[in-house]
Amino acid sequence: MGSEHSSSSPRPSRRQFLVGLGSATAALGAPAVLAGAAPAGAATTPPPPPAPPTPPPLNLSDIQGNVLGGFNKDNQTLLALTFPTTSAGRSWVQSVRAQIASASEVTSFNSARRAVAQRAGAQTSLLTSTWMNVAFTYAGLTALGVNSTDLSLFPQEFRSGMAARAPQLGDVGASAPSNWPLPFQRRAHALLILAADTATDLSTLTNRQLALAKKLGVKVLWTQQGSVRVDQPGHEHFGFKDGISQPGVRGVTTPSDPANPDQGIPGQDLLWPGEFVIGQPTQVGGTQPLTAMGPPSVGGPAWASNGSYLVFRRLRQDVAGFRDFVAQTAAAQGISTDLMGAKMMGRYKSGAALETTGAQAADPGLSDPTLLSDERVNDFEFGGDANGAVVPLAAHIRKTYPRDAQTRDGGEADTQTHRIMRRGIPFGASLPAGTPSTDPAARPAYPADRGLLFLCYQSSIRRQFEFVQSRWVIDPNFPRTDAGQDPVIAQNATPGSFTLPGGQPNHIALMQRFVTTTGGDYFFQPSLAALQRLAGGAPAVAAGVALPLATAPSSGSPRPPASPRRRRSKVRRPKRS
Ligand code: N7H
Repeated sequence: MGSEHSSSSPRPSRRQFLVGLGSATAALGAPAVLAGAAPAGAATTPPPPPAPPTPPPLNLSDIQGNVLGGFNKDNQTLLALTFPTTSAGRSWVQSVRAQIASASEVTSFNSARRAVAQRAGAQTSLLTSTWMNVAFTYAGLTALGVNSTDLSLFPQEFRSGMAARAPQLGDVGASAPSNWPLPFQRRAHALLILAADTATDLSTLTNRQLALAKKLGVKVLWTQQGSVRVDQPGHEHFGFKDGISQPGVRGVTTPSDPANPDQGIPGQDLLWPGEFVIGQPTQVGGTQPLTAMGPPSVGGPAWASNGSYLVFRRLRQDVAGFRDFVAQTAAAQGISTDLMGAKMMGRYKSGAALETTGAQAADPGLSDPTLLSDERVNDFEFGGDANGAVVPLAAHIRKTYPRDAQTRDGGEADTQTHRIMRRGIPFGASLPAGTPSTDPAARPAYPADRGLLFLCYQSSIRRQFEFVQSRWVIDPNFPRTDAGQDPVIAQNATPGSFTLPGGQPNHIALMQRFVTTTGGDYFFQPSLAALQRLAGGAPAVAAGVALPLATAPSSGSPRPPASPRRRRSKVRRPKRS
């Protein structure tokens, strides 16, 4: 189980992670001859890159809303549940299904909200909504009675779950699952993501879901509140602006410059949706152009199409420890704390990109807000800074997304096969500036602590989140030998180091971890059609493919009272605007 990443066996190559992505390429229209490979005797002038093929239509009404659109709400609650019986679980899925927000609703709402904001400035509060999405662990799919053939088609890492993958992820020592606070050690069956603009709306939504679970006999394992920081909205607990850089998605993200249809905002490459949604075309990698369309992503049985994999990690942040380290290291290096933090992150706290602004004593984003505009905040690459003189090779945003730089694992096209769609939100109260690290408030006990509810979507947990976390973040030899560990989030069990080119010394010891894992798991977030199937209702595949129904509940599980919605002929999808 999960041995492919263990330290006792050789680390898998990037190619091994991509197994299964190559076969259908030609069928989907990617050029048969690799770019740059010319037949003998032909002229050497390379042909112009092929125009990107037209993507197959995305059914946004069938995909859950947080995957491609992003809830983007200041208040969110995660609700973890277990199903005591198959029938209770199915009744519950049937009841929540009609309340699940689709990508079509969320993307339309977000566009309308942006338009209102542009016209009316701060009056965006005029437009509000509440959203809900649902996802399941492998244990949850099993509890819902999915048949064993279908279960066996889900990827191994998802079946194992996050706790079983702890050694590969660096979740050892204080981060080991056996040290997680108790409610988070128990394996959930389902995760509800509830989101609202106001705390009042969220509490109404949460109470309604708690009452529904109680009524249907579904057990609530834990609830976890997340909220945008009141004192520094948009900034996570270490003080950095978050949520700046995300992959763009073809067919969803609108290019800001019509002359450049392959980018959303400047610097935001558009990727094929199959990187995040199962059954859609993927990136190709290797020597193909970034625009080449790859085969559809596969991630389970046929009804997994339009679903996505969700990684949840409850990451505690030692804010006092981080502040102390930055201050002490800055003093030792003879540079400002603003610059030291930027060297570790790759951005100043305001979000200003270190690569474009260079070393400055004071955060340049504070004096020049235009550095934070959509046009400038993401418009940079690392290839021209090959040795990390400006942005160290192990800085957080360089480790997790090396952009165009050549790395141990390939070039830019390869890197684009390891992207994730981040949807995290902070939890816990802010630590007021100046709180001494000896103050108990600086190091709160579980579970009343502070950190990040890290959530990310992808079509392959192994090729995306796990690859980034285990092969990049915690490996001191990525992007190349001796680059050091990610100084912000690496979970170093034994003291690691962060390489600061030009620093004195250039290997700065990382004697402590600033981020500790305190819970988490791997979830599958099905399409809306598949939810109907999981409720024990009609087949999930809208394309007319007949699929066997989930196995019947065991005889020991009481069936829920017959309701018209459980009968196939009567099931109707709710109308969505
Ligand atoms: Fe990271 N932070 O606030 O310190 N992250 N992150 N992250 N992160 C990013 O560009 C942070 C974590 C990525 O496209 C920013 O949006 C914290 C994990 C990726 O240029 C900031 C934690 C993983 C990017 C943080 C944490 C990642 C990114 C800059 C944990 C994956 C985009 C703002 C407590 C394994 C890189 C931005 C790009 C950016 C922070 C965790 C990945 C400020 C506190 C576990 C891919």
